[in-house]
Amino acid sequence: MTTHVTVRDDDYVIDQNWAGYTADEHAVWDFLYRRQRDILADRADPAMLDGLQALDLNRGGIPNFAVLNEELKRRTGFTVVAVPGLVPDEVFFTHLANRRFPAGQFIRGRHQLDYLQEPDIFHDVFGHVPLLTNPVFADYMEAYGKGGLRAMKFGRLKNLSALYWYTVEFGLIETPKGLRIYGAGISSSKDESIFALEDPSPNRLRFNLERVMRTDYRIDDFQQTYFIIRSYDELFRATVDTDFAPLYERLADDISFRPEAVLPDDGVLHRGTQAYAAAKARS
Ligand code: HBI
Ligand code: FE
Repeated sequence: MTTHVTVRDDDYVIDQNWAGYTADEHAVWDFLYRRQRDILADRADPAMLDGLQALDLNRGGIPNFAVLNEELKRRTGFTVVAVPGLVPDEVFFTHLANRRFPAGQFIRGRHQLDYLQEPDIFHDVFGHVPLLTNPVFADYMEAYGKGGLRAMKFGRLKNLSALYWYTVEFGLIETPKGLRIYGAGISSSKDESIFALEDPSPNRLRFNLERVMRTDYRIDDFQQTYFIIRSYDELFRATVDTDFAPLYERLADDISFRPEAVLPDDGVLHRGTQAYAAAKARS
C-alpha cells in the first residue's frame, strides 16, 4: 500500500488514500467484520448495530470515508477524518469538539488480528463510528471534546481520560434484554466482547461521573471493572449538567481508586471474583 502520510502539523489529518488499500487489507476488514458482527449479534447495544447498518459498513472491504461521511454527516453532523494513529490529546479533543472523529488510516496485519495497542481503522470505524449515528451519543462526544479542552486547562486530563476509557472505550449499557456493549474497546475485541458481559471475574458497577473520573485503568488487558449506564442521555446529562469547576477542585486531591476496587457507595450489579486478574498475576 502506498502511504501518503502527508501529516500536517495542525490537525494530523491525512488523505485516507482509499484507492491505496490492497486486496488483502480489504480481506482483513471483511474477516474481522464478519467475525465480530456474529459475536455482537446479541451482545452489542442495538444503537451500535443500527449504526453499522445505517453506514453500510458491511458492503465489503474497508469503508471509504468519502462515502460513509455522506450518511454520517446527514444524521448527526459528524464526519470521520483519517489520521496516522494516536494524535496529541489537544488535537483529539479539538476534532471531537468540531464533530470530527479521527480514525486510524491503517489496518492491522494478519499477525495481530486479535489485539493491537494503537487504534487501527477497524477499532475506530467498526468500534467507534457506528454510535456516532446516534444523536445523543454524538452530542456526548462533542461535549466530551469541549470538556477535554477545558480539563487540560485545569490540569485534569487524567480524570477526563478515565471518563473516556470507562464509557466510550469500555462502557456497558443496561437494556430491557440485559447488559449490552457500547464501548469500542470491547465491541472491536473478539474476546473482551464475551468477557465483559459473561465472565464472573470483573466488577460491573453503576456509572457515576466523579467515581469513574477517579478510577485507574489498564490499557494492556481486559478491564477489571465495567461501568454501566442506563441510557446515552444519562451519559450526556452527566457531562452537561455537571459544574466541572468545583469538580476539578475536588479532583485536585488526587484520590484515585484501583481498577479492581469496589467502594461502599458503588451501585454493584456484580462484584467480580477478579479470578482472571489473579490468574494473570500468577502467570
Ligand atoms: N488519538 N487518534 C486518536 N484516537 C484516540 O482515541 C485518542 C487519541 N489521542 C488521545 C486519546 N485518544 C486519549 O488520550 C483520550 O482519552 C483523550
Ligand atoms: Fe478507541
